[in-house]
Amino acid sequence: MLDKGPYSTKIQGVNGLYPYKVKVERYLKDLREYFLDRQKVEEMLSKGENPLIYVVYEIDREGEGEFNVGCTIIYPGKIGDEYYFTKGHFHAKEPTSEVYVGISGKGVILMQDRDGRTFVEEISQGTIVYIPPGLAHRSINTGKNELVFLAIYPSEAGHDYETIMKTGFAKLVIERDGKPILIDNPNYGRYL
Ligand code: S6P
Ligand code: ZN
Repeated sequence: MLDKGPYSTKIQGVNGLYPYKVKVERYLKDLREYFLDRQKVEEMLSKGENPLIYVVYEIDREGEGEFNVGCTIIYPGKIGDEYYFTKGHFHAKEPTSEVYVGISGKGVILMQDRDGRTFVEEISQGTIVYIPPGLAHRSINTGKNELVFLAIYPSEAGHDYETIMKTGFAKLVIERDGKPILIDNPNYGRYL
């Protein structure tokens, strides 16, 4: 029923969606190239510390005009001063947009265009964040609890993870004096 025709699903808070089709778990090991303090990441991994950073429950569809619906849960935590985040991606099909709806927790949606121009929107319960075509997007949990949000996007959007993996985001969200701040990423574009 989730593959074809109408369906309904329920938001389960920190347990995502039920029913769902796909569950993806991202651990620190999957994000080892992404955090600023790579030395810290390698130290943790070598000690067998491999925390779960985020989970996505998704109902994906195939075919023209369809939407994918996904629920992301980012756990609270930091690597050094840098809050836990999602990998971040451009959509492979650039002229596709996306809508996020905040369910619980608090965080930041960081967006950037191909020239590294940055846009930031805060998200918490009830916030609707619109991500227009052509912007890479990463979600960052700046709170003390899980950040949970819903994503709705065209099923033909696809994901280009490689660009962000290679260049990083131009800005980073870190904690300073107990508060989130945006700083320049000293490693931005390192592989360009
Ligand atoms: C999909 C949408 C979200 C993310 C999810 C995880 O287009 O933006 O469902 O997939 O938040 O982030 P990422 O960067 O690992 O896909
Ligand atoms: Zn997306």
